[in-house]
Amino acid sequence: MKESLASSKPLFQRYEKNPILTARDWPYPVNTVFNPGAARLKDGTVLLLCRVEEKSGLSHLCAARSPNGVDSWEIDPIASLHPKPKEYPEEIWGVEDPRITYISSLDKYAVVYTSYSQGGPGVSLALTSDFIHYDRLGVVLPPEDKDAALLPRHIKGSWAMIHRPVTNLGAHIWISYSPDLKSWGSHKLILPARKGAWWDAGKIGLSTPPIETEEGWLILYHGVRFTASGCIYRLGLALLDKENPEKCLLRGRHWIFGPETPYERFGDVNNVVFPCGYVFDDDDDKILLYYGAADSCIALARASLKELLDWLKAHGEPGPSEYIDF
Ligand code: BMA
Repeated sequence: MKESLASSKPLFQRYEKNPILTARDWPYPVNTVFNPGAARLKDGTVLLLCRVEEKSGLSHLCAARSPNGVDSWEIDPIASLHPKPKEYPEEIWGVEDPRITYISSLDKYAVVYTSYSQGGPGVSLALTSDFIHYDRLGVVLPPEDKDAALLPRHIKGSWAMIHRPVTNLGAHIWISYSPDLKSWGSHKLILPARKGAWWDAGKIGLSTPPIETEEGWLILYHGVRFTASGCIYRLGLALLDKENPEKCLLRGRHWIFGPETPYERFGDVNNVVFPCGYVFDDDDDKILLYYGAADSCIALARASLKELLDWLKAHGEPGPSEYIDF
C-alpha cells in the first residue's frame, strides 16, 4: 500500500560518525557552523562552503575541503566570503546559506547566498573559480527572499533561478529568469506551501540546487511546521519538468528526512535539518547530502538518486496545475 511503503525504508542514511564538522573543528573562535553549500572540484576534492556564525551573531562563509567528502576535512584559516557592507550594504548583517552551481559554459561556480540587509534577507549572487576571489553581482532578488539556487544551464534561452520570496500570503517556491544573471523577471510561483495540518504548511524553500536527471529536475525542499514548541524543519521531494521547470510533475506527500538524532533535535535552533548542498559520490547515483543540524553543526547523509526517484514515482502526486488555487 502507498501509505505504508512511503515510510518503510529510510531513503537517506546518516553517516555513523555525524556530525562531520562542528565549531570545535574551526581554526578560529566561532559560535556554530551549519548549512553548507557543496561542490566537487575538478581534482575530485569536495569543498563545503560552510555558514559560520560568529559570536557577534553575524555569519560569513568559510571553505572546508576533503578528499572523499566524508572525513579529513581541512578548514581554511580565514573566511572565503566575508560580508563587505561598505561596498555591498546588503551584507551589513552577514551572509548565509550558500547554494553552489557549477556553470560549465562559464567554467565558474555560481554561489547564491542570503545577504542579510537592513531591509531583510535577500538573494545575492557571486561567481568564483577558486572560492578565494569572488565577482559579486550584488542583490539579484530583493528582500524578503532566500533559499535560492541557479540552474546550471539555460532554460528556453535564459538563466533560471529557483527561490523563495515571502509575502503576507505565505512563503512559496518561485522561478525567475534572466538574460545576463543580473536582471531577473518572468517570475512564476511553481510550488506552494501546503495548508492546514500538512508537514510543509508553514513555509517551504529550496534545499540543495536542483538535481538534473533524465526524468526532470529533482527538487529537495524543506518544509516547516509551526508547533506550540517551535518550528520543525523537514525535507520533501518534488520533480520539475526538464525543459519547463515551471511544471511540477510530482510532489511527495510525506517528508523523507527529518530531525531524529540528538544533534538534529537539540542545538541553537532545535529540530532543524537544513541541507544546502550535495555532491555525487563515486558514481552518478549515490549522493552525499550535507546539512546543517539544529543550526549548530554539519552532518552528512547518503542516498541513491534512483531510489529517491522511484519513491517519488510510487508515492508522489501530480503537482499543482498551471492555474494554482491552493
Ligand atoms: C531558516 C534559515 C536557515 C536556518 C533555519 C532554521 O529560515 O534562516 O538559515 O537554518 O531558518 O533556523
